[in-house]
Amino acid sequence: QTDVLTLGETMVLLNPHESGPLRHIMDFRKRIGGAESNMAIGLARLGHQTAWVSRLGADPHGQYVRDTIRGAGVDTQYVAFDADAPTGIMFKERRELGESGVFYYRDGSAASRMTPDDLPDEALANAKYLHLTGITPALSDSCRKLVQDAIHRANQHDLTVSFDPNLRFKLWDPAEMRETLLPLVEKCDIVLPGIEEGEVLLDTDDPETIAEEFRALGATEVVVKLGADGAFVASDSVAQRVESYKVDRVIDPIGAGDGFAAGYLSGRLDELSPTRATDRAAAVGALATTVTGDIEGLPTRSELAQFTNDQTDRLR
Ligand code: KDG
Repeated sequence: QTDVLTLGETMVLLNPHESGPLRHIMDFRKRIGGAESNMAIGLARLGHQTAWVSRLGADPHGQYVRDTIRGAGVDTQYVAFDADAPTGIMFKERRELGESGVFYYRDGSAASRMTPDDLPDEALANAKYLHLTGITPALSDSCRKLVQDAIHRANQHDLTVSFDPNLRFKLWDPAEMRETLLPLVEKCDIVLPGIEEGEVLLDTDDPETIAEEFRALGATEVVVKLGADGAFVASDSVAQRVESYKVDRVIDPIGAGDGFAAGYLSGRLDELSPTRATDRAAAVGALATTVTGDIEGLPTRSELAQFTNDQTDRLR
């Protein structure tokens, strides 16, 4: 039995040794980067059963990505290797001044060639939740079909479907995002947008209105991420703000949203209320920002307990 099934593209991530403009950076650490696998690894660290579906290049990078995810305790039995397309690669740029960013080398990647056939019915039939992000439908037409079909089949199998918009402006433009993602949200149960994503998709920067509008579209639980200001959670029984957790120093915010999703789904799997699950999400998201990689900061149960106990005074 799988608690959470997810699918998406994961790339080799080249993470700069130092911060500064990428053109001057000579040394990198090799890691993996992929929103959905980050989320699956976060859940696995917390003791949940997760499976990640994808396609990788039949190349050393694909092997490395698969081995890393499998080594973190995620079921990779549904991962395929494509002999005709490469594994994607991305570079992170960390800037002390100005915005940090990413550079992608993923056009035509193996993952971008996924189709609905990459997701076997058997994988869905054995799972409780399906988690998707707005990155996959931006990769190609066949990936868009995969996401639409996955949601449709997950609904037939009675899975709870969670969705993180994860808008990537380097992959598509806002009009296309709205046109593609809003109809998907109608068929999802849980939606986890960042405040800026709500603004792009719904044209309002009020967290309460964003939550209401996603719920009016069909989602039952919406958690709007507000960064250092915490999160706003809305369900049939609650509409409230939850405080953020403080960390000494934010090293890299990339990956925080994936940790947040892992914390939220972990809480709901443990039958915490949406508010308590949001609190766990905020804690895991905060810990993810304390390291340069996307997954190294994701906590085990005992690390999470230690971190949250240290900050009980901040709780209501
Ligand atoms: O959420 C972090 C991820 O965005 C990053 O590691 C890579 O999945 C990724 C993407 O497509 O941007």
